[in-house]
Amino acid sequence: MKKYNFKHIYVAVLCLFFAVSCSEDNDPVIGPLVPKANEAQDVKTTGFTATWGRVFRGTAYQLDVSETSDFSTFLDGYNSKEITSFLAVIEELDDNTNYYYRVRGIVDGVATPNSNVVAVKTRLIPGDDLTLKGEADFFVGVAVSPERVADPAHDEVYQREFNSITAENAMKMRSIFKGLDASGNIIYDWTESDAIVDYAEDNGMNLHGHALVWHESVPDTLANFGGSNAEFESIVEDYITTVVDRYEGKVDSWDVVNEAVEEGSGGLRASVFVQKMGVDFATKCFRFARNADPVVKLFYNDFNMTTDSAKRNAALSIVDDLIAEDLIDGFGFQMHISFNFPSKEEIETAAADLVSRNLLVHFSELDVRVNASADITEFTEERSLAQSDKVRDVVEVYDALPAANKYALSIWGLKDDDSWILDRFPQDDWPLLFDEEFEKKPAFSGFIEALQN
Ligand code: 9MR
Repeated sequence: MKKYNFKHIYVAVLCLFFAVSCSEDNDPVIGPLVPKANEAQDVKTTGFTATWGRVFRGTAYQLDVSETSDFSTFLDGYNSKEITSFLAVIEELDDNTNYYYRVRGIVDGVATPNSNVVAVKTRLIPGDDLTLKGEADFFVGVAVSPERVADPAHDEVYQREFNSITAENAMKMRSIFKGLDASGNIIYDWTESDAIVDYAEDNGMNLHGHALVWHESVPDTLANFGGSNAEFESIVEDYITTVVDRYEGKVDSWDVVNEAVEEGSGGLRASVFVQKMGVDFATKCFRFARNADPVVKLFYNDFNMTTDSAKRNAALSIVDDLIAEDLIDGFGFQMHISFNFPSKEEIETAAADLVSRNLLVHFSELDVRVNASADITEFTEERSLAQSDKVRDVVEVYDALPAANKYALSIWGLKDDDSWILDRFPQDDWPLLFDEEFEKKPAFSGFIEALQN
């Protein structure tokens, strides 16, 4: 008979120690002594995939699934359900419901202790009783056009889901400012902007005005201006004063200056406004607006605010000057984002910069691209669910802001085929909360789910 000496015992103890110490990270050779249950995958409205890691010398697994975290009851068929792989697709569940699972490994015919417990909530199938505005304690907005507010199908959903609107284009300078007459006075066209203002008024909706000054909406007369800088500035003052004054008491808030900061560099954009009015053009524009209507809320609005911190800091430095003169009420983060960025933490961090300044926070212009890299040709379920997750992140961050900082979360269009993204980029995309048939997408559910947690 073979004798075991001290050296054998030492090696055995070492092996055991190694096996135990590897239990956390699923070493492919030794492996842990208790399986680790991993986060659920493919979470849908009526099912999910439970996953776990292999256990050392495990030949099979026992899976428990319950609606209660203490496993006092089990889902039919999921009390020690034996499975030989590392996942189980669980179906025919209720929507919007919490489930819990844990596993044990079978080693030499004996079950290991329980793994950790994983919680998972199935996604929501929104009924007609759940609306965006009904679930939120802030304004939920949508970008509209005069044509769409006049379309009964759009109108029905606007009224059902939203309590705030923004003119996608109708209140921009190029839509209103049609040139100068022979005496040098601005020729105004109020047709489109009035249609939006009337719609908000008729339906008791909050109206966010967009945008008084934007380098991409400059009337030809100003883009090619031949007069003096003082004349240019006085035309801009006249324009801002006239527009703000006309809609006093009807427009609740204005984007006074839109996108003043250049990408990446953190410097001011070399717009015609900077060239003619100087680097403090934003302050001047806010002053004109404040003088015209001391009550209306004034916002600065820009994009990439959550991903480009150099740009955000440059915008914040403009805003700090405005705060010093009490000329600004809020800041709009345009949320033209993608299913895979920015992260929830990035959004939180960026929003905290506004909260610490006591500004109203507007998450303006939300759309979530799913095909920015042009890697899909149809809207896959996987992308749709990832988009829903991202919408949920955005809304959760917004909802968690202090009540005093919440203003509105506005979506940049109603249904996928309304979106500017389809005009701007060659590939297909599906960036909004409703599909082409006005049906609610999982992205819609993500919005509601965020408000229910
Ligand atoms: O969605 C708008 C699109 O219909 C217009 O053609 C474009 C130019 O006026 O502006 C789009 O909206 C922009 C918004 O006014 C400011 N932030 C970026 C938006 C998307 O380009």
